[in-house]
Amino acid sequence: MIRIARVELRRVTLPLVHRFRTSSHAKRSLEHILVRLEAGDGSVGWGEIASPSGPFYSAETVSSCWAVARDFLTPIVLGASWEHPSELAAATAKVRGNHFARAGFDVAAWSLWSGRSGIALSRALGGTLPQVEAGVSLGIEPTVDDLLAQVAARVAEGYRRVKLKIAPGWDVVPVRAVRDAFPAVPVHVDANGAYTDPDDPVLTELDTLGLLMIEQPFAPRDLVAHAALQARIGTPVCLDESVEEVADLVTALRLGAGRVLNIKVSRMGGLTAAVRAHDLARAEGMPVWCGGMHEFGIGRAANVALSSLPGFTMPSDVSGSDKYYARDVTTRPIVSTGGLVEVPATPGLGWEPDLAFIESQTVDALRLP
Ligand code: OSB
Ligand code: MG
Repeated sequence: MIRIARVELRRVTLPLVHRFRTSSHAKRSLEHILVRLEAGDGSVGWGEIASPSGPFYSAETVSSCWAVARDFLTPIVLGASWEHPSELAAATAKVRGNHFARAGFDVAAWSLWSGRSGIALSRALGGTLPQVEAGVSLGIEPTVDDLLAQVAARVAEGYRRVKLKIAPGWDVVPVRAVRDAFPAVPVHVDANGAYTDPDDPVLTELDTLGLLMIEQPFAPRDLVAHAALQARIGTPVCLDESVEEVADLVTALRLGAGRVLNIKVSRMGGLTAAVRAHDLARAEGMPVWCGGMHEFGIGRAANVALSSLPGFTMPSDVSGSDKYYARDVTTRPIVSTGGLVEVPATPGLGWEPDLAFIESQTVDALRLP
């Protein structure tokens, strides 16, 4: 039995090396919440709440995560006894929604449990791949030339796939420019729900560009629109925001709302649910990849572990730390070499928190008891 004796929450800020713009936000630095769980026997696990600052990707914000973590999740977790992380995930699932906040606790529980059991997190989750393929996600740039320069730099670094953010006014022209300049590079696009009409001629045109997939063209709840688009185009539709629960994936599969799934640890509420989504998608023959939320090293390590599961057959957004941060919160950065990230075989998360650096970047902290 593991009993959680101590919970620590920290709001930590890191400057971004390159501004990342989607249709709704552009940031120079990010603030995430690190969760440290300590068991009665002294074993420790870390997790990360990687919510964006504003409620534009999902309804959560850093401040809402902080409040929910402090007022509802910490009281559930503190003093809780469990034998497997899925039990703690079941307890915190009494809180509806708030997936990013719950994910931080779930990842901390998995880190603690795998470390204490002497096995690598990837192995604990059922991972089998020794290395995972990394792609990059590129935001909306000021000009097409800026975008082409970003693609050139990332392709030279060896990344296996390039994902381009699109929105009305920034779609066919930049995407065609990238396809023309880099015909051999696998490209996919992500709209973060910026379109409304399944018959939109822009989507018809994107369908002719040989893209790996079109990710989340419509609003999260509009699975019917995704199904209508998927029925008329050959390019696979990928779901991101639409799938927050395994039940959403069941609905999507029933409707034919997409042929690829982006599994995000944060969006699913943690590794426990992410593995379940992977298992269902795999049983249904649906390829998956791991999406990112600009995680710091702790959350990124969890993404690497998850991406080692056998259903992750497409490159994930597990770019090296240096794509985002000059210095990460782990003692070693996460490194992509030739578009591959090694999956650690050491017990637990596989990367250690850099405690002194974390302390220097902490803007608020809460320790209980
Ligand atoms: O839709 O994948 C998304 C970042 C913020 C909000 C939404 C998304 C993203 C990313 C980040 O694409 C990808 C990464 O972490 O590299
Ligand atoms: Mg997305």
